[in-house]
Amino acid sequence: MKKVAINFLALMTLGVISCTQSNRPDLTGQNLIPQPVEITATNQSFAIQENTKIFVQNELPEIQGVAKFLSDFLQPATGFALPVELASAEPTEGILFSINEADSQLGEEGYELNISENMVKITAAKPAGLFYAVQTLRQLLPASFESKTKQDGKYLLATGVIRDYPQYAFRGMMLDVARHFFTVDEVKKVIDMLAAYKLNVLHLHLSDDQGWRIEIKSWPNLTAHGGSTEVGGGEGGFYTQEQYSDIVRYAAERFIIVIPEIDMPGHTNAALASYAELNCDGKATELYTGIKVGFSSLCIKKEITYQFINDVVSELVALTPGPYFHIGGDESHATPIEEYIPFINRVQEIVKAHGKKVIGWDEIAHANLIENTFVQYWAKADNAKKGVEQGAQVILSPASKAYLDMQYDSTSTYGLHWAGYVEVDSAYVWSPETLVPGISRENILGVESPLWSETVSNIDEMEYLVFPRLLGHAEIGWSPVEKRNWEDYKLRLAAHGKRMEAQGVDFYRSATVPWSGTEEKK
Ligand code: TNX
Repeated sequence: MKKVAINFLALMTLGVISCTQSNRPDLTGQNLIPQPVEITATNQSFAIQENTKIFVQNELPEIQGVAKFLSDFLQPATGFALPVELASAEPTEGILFSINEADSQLGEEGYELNISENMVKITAAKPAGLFYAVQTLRQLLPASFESKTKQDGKYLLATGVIRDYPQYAFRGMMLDVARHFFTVDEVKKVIDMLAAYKLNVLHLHLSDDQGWRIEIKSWPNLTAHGGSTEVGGGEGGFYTQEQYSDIVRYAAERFIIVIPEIDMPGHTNAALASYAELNCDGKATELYTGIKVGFSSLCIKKEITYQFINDVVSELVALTPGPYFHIGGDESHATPIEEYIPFINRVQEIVKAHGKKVIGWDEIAHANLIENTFVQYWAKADNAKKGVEQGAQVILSPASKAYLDMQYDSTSTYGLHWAGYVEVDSAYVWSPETLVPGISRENILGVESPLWSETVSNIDEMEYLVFPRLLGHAEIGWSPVEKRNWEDYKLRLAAHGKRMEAQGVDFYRSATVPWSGTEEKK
């Protein structure tokens, strides 16, 4: 009895404290993901009003674009069409975007968001930083702002200063559009979510045994035949070069680069079915709609194979402004190792000749890596270490933590579990710098979360696997390790449930997260 009374008293006290706090705007209590490096609260508020102006300090299109992004975001919820103007002198009211290259701590992507009662001042050394400040600002507003419908009440931001910059320069997600095809609009929805959580890489897995998804004008049957189906026998699909460019442009406007992957020499059945001459026996294979891996290989000995690769790389590179080209290289069980090594060596040279840096899955570390080749660790730590010993940096996508296609638990409807079950807490609780002994911070380019699509055939199913785990990965790539812990993160994530609902994102309501006020589903 006594114990109950004390607990009751403790609860009452807590209640009083949190009530007092919620009456005073507190910039430190805003459930931001990823968690910023530094937040100082000054406990007042800034009101976004009909006459608020958004200023830019110069007319660089990238800066104007970011300011416009903010204005567009605010419009549906507030009903205000806030104008973007060039600031003549330093304004004392409104929202100001400015570049300060001298603030070198902010680097390529950092920002300072300084909110006072009359002014929101956003500073960065580079435009990407301004964009990330806007993503933070978005999370300072109610989740309902994401629903793009008019919201009543005052539109208040808590005052104070946030200084913030990422730990890793490469923070990505991979989408497998080969096993199941996803449309341009679906890819754009994914891009919107990457941007909201400060990710800057979209890796598209454009070819595999079950489908070839990008138009190559010099080899038209790749898509005409090789793009005509998918896992389960559906109708598949592909991006025309124009559609691919549209994705690249949409991503670039959100400071995201696209990395195209053409997986080789294995995972190539769709190409082998489309062109008989790519097979050693000169016979085209049948299209494949199952989910086995490791049975196909380009013909390593034939010269036409390298002409084919050169044509594909050359057309794709012309459409891809980002610095990387992904050559796959995984699970080439149908390629003898003595053929695999010279193949990877040669393909690296082809990509280099087209001015791009190579990325390959960790198996490529068996070959002789050239300068600027990156190894993507997914399965074998020994391969990743081999890569590092050759001087390569690694991208971390450890399957048992970062694979978005792993099931959450044994009751998950979608996903696989060859690397184990990956609950939302387990996906969050790891650190790049301590994951593989012998691979330290300077060896790591960044983190990427792959979504393989064998088991998901539409965007709702895809989102169920991606969200909310991707948010945790975004924080791992961005926030300092000392700012991260599960107990705190799970509360912030719980608040993002409403945000994702308002965004129309179909996430998994994990029992490890104390969701509050989100619709109970699944
Ligand atoms: C392994 S990860 C693969 C993919 C599969 C995935 C399924 C990697 C480089 N290869 O081909 O889709 O497992 O989880």
